[in-house]
Amino acid sequence: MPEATEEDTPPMPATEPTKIRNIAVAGHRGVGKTSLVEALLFEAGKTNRLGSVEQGTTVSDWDEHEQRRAMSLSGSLCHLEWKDRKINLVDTPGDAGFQADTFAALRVVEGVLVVMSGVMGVEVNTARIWKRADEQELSRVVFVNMLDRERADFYRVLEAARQQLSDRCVAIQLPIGSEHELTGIVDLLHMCAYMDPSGGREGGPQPIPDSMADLVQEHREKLLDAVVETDEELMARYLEGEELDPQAVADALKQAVTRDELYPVACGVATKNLGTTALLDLLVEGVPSPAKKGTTIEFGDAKQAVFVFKTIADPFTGRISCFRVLAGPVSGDTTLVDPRTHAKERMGQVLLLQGKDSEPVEALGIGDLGAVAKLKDVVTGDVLVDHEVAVEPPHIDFPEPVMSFAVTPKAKGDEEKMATGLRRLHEEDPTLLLRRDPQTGEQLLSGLSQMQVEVAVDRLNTRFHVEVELHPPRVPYKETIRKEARARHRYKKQTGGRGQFGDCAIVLEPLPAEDGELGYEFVDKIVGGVISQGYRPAVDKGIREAMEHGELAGAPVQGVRVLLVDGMEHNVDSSEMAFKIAGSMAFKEAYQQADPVLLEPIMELEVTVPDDNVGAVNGDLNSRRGRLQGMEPAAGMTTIKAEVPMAEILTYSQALTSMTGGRGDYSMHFLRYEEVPTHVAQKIIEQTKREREEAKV
Ligand SMILES: Nc1nc2c(ncn2[C@@H]2O[C@H](COP(=O)(O)OP(=O)(O)OP(=O)(O)O)[C@@H](O)[C@H]2O)c(=O)[nH]1
Ligand SMILES: [Mg+2]
Repeated sequence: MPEATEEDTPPMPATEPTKIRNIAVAGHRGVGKTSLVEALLFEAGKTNRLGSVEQGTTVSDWDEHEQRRAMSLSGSLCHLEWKDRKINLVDTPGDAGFQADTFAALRVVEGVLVVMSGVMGVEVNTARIWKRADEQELSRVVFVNMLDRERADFYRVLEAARQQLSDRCVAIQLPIGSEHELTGIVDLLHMCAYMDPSGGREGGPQPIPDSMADLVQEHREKLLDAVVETDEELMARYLEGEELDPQAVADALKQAVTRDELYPVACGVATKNLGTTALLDLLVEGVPSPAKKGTTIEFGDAKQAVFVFKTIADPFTGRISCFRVLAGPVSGDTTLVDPRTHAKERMGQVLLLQGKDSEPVEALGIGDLGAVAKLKDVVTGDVLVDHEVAVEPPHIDFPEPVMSFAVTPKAKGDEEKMATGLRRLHEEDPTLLLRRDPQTGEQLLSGLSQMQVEVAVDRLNTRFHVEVELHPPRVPYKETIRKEARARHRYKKQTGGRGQFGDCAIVLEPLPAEDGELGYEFVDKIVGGVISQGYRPAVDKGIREAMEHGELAGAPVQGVRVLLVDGMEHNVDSSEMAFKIAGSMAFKEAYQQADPVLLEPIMELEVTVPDDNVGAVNGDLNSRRGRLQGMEPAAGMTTIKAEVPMAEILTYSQALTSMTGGRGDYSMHFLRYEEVPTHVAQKIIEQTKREREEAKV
C-alpha cells in the first residue's frame, strides 16, 4: 500500500527520455530476481541495507502474502539512479500462476534482465519469457545468479543459454572461482574485477587476478568477435590489429543490444551483492532508452498519454494505477480521458513507486514509469489521453486460465462480499476469473495455477474479510442422442370443472454439431391444423424445459432436432400449460429410445517437462484417458501435446509437480465435447442416481 514519503523535499522535475532505462527483471521461479533488485537498489544507494527474501525485508516483495510465502506474487516497480541515468526496474514474479504481471511488464520496458540460476540454467519460464521478448523485440541482458551455490557452473549455463535461447548469447562477465570459493567477477568489457563484498557495497574496480589471464583472454576475444561482427567499421579496425578503445566497444555493444543482435551474459551472487556494479554499468550501457526505442502502443495525436500496465487494488487506499508515459510530460492535476469509457480521469498526484513506498513528483516525462491513485474506472490495459482520440488499446496476450475451483463462502450470506472481493482481485490480475457455471450453478474461480487461486483465497480473507472454501468443480457434462425415435403423449385431466387436454406426437433426430457447437432445432410439421398455431410454441417450450436436465445424468441435452408431426386438441380443455406438459412428457419418452449418451469436455493439453520425466508424464496421461498428439523435444525439455477429458485433469497440477519436482509446466484449453466411454459413463449415471435419491430423502 503505497504511502507518501519524503513529502518535505521539493518534487522532482521530469527525467529526459534519453536518461531513462526501463527494465523488467524476469525469469523462472526462485532464481533470485527479487534479491537481485534488492542488491541493485542497495548498490545504487537507494537503501542502506541489503534486505533478504527469507526475512521478508526486500523492497519489492512488500506484500504480506509475498513475505509469508517468500516469493513474488505480483510485479513491483522500483527505481534508482546510476551514472546520471534513471533505471526503472519492474521485479516480476517467476511462478507461472502470476504471469499476467510479468507479461504486462514486458509491454512497458525496452529491456529485460533475464535472471537464471547458476545451478538450474534454462528452465520452462526462462524459455517462455525469452519467446515473449523475441515477439516484442525487447533487448535482453542475461544474469547468471547463485554462482555461490553447490553445483553452480557459469560455463554450463552459458552453453545452455546459447543452445536453448540464442547462439547470440555472449559472456560479458566471468566468475572468479566457483561455488563456495567464488571470490569475485571479471568485467570483460572494462577489463577489471570486482571482489566479493559479501553483502556490503562493492569496492571499486580491481586488477584481474593473473590466474584468470588465459580464460579472460579467450572470452574477451569471443566478446570482441561478437561485438565487432555487428559493426563493419569496428570490424575493419579490429582486423587491422588496432587496440579498440573501451568506449567504441561499449557503443557498438549498445547498438547491437538495441537491435536485438547480441545478448550479453553477466553473472554474480545477488544475496552477497556481487556483480551489481558491472551489471548496473551494463544496463546503462546496453539497454536502449525510451528515446531510442519507442513504444508500439498507439496514442494518436495526443500530447499527453499514459498506458496503465498494472492495478493495485487496496480496500483502504483505493486503486493505484501504474503507468508508462507515452506522450508527455504528464504532471499532477492533469485531467485525461479514457477512450474506452469516455470518462474524464483526474491524475491528482503523480507518484514514483519504490516497492510499497511512493514519492510525489512534479511530472513524469515520455517513457518514464510511475503511478497515480484513485482513478475512477480505469483498468489494466487502458490508454488515457488528453483528448478523445480513437486509439486501439494494446493487446496483452494473457495466458488462459487452466484450472478452476468451485468456491463457496464459509459463512452463509457472504456471497456478495466474496464476489466483490474477487472482482477487485480480478482488477489486479486479469487471469483470475470468477464466473458462474450456468450448467452446474457453481461459482467457479479460475486461474493459471493452484497457487494463484490459493493466494486469492488468502487475500480475500486478509483484505476483504471473507473466508471461502475451494472444492473441485463439477464437470459440465452434456447429453445427446444417437438415433431417431418417436413418441406420442396425451396429457388429459377431465375430472370435474374445466379439464386439461394436450396431445402431441414428436420425432427426435440427432442434430449434427455446427462449428463444434451442439444445438437444438424445433420444426413444426403439423398439417391440417390438428394443433392450432397458438399451442405449438408451448410444445417447444415444454421440450426445452425437459432438455435442461437429461434423464441420464441430469446434464443438459443438446444436439437434437425435434419434429412436431401430429397431435390433437380439445376445444374447451386445451391450454398452453397442457401442451407444454404433453411436449415435455413426449420428449422424455422419445429420449429413452433415442439411444441417449453422455458427453464430456475434452481439453487440449500442452505439458513441458524435462526430458527425464517424459516417460512418467506420458504414462500418467495414459491413465487419465489422455491421447497423445505429439512431442516436441527442444534442448533438454520436451513439450507433450495431448487431448485429455476435463474430468481426469481437474487436479493435474499437484500430480505434475510431484512427477517433475516442480520443473514441469502446462497449459490447456477446451477443445470439444465427446462421448464418455460406456464404463465411465455408467459410473457417472449411477452416481447421479444416488445423489438424486439422497436429495429426495
Ligand atoms: N545462495 C544464493 N541464494 C540466493 C541467491 N539469490 C537469491 N537467493 C535465494 O534464493 C531464494 C529465492 O530468491 P528470490 O530473490 O525470492 O527469487 P525470485 O526469482 O525473486 O523468486 P520469485 O519471485 O518467487 O520467482 C531466496 O531464498 C534467496 O535468498 C544467490 O545468488 N545465491
Ligand atoms: Mg521475486
